[in-house]
Amino acid sequence: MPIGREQIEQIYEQVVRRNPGELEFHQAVKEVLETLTPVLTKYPQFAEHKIIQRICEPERQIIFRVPWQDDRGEVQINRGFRVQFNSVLGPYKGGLRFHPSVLLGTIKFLGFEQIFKNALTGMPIGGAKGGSDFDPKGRSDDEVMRFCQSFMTELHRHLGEYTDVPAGDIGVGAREIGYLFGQYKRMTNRYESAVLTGKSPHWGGALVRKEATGYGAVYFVDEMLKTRGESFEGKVCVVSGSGNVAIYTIEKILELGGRVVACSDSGGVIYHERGIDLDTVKQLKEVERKRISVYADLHKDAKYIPGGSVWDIPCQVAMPSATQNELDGDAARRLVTNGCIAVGEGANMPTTPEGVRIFQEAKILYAPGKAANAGGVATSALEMQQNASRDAWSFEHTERRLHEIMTEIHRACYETSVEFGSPGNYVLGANIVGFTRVAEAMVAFGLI
Ligand code: NDP
Ligand code: 2IT
Repeated sequence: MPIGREQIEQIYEQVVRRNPGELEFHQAVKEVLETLTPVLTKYPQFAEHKIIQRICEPERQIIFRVPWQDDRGEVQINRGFRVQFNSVLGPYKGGLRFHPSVLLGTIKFLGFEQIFKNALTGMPIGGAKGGSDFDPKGRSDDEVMRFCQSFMTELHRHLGEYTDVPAGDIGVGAREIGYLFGQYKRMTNRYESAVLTGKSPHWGGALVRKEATGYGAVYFVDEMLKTRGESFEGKVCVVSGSGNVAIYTIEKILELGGRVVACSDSGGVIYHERGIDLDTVKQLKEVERKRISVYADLHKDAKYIPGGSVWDIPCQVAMPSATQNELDGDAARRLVTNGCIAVGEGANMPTTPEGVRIFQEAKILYAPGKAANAGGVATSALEMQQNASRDAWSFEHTERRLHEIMTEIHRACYETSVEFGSPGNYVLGANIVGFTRVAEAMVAFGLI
């Protein structure tokens, strides 16, 4: 018996009841479930095997205490998480987020999204996410190292190149991955390169992994623009955030001939009409770990807007690259009114459901994160591939693979949107492609 909208609603209600207060997780589940009715009509076996109900329940959730000592000798206690959501397509794979706002529900929403994103890449990786409410801001390297060592002392027993392979996310970059890898190696007495990705290229990291999420998101938007005979050439763009994803989004937009006039951090917005100077942003954020406000001290013609919103700045292409729910209905309306024609999500779930509805009603090009930002995890899978064969590919070769993967994800999402009667609806396309790949494997594996 195929199941209809009403039963999907009941499954969603059950998810809400079983996961009280986890609003971001509810939001991510709802967005996926809303698009699945036609899939269940086409593949009745998915309902019979209760695939949706099973997919919404993580295979395993690990929550642990992370005690460590700060530089003054004071004891600090954080909470660590790893949600191993789904492993039918490969070992659990997904980043670690270190940010004071992290709760179990945050990690669950990210892990849930990761299942479908990873399936979209076509690479053999399952879905997971982890992290901690640890705040690396203002902490010394030594403090970050002690925190990472304590975090890994517990987490190592749940990881392995065939089991679970974390990487970075907000607050976790090459520095943190280095400390985590060092502690894993020490605890296990194994140089197991493929247990973490996002490593430095000097010891097993893939070239292009650092750039991959931003580059990939721009490639995806470029593919969308092509469907309307457009390109980045000469387009005015705004990018939110100024972290890893934002920086390499800006870099690729510039390479493709666009002009980025604004970026931000949690303190405020930099507006630089003649174009953001990327070297300054890299120096401030990657080297000095400073606030973006300092940019305006270095470029007198740039303006710093404390507490401002990048979405107030008129643009043709918007690339949210900071965090979840950073672009709400009002911001979406402003973007549309100001002439924005394309939105590509470098971040995970940055647009609220109302914002998404506004973009879709305005018929502008809109790429959901699980498709647009899949280049990061796809390149992580390329890193695992290189580690497994003890090889190291050139920058050019790896970037070409990334480009091919993003083009293929776009093609699959677009063609699926056409097949299911909603041409250009990338939300529907991405959810259906990702879900179907996971669901088919789940049916094939029996009741596990
Ligand atoms: P970074 O830590 O490098 O940068 C995060 C940026 O977003 C910073 O500018 C930060 O400002 C801002 N930001 C973070 N949290 C908030 C918040 N609560 N409110 C306002 N601003 C905030 O992280 P990434 O660039 O790696 O990640 C950015 C987004 O991309 C996230 O949604 C992540 O899940 C997603 N993503 C990342 C991938 C990766 O490979 N790294 C892959 C796919 C998706 P501040 O410094 O002031 O906090
Ligand atoms: O959200 C994401 O896809 C990531 N943070 C990257 C995950 C990974 O394993 O590279």
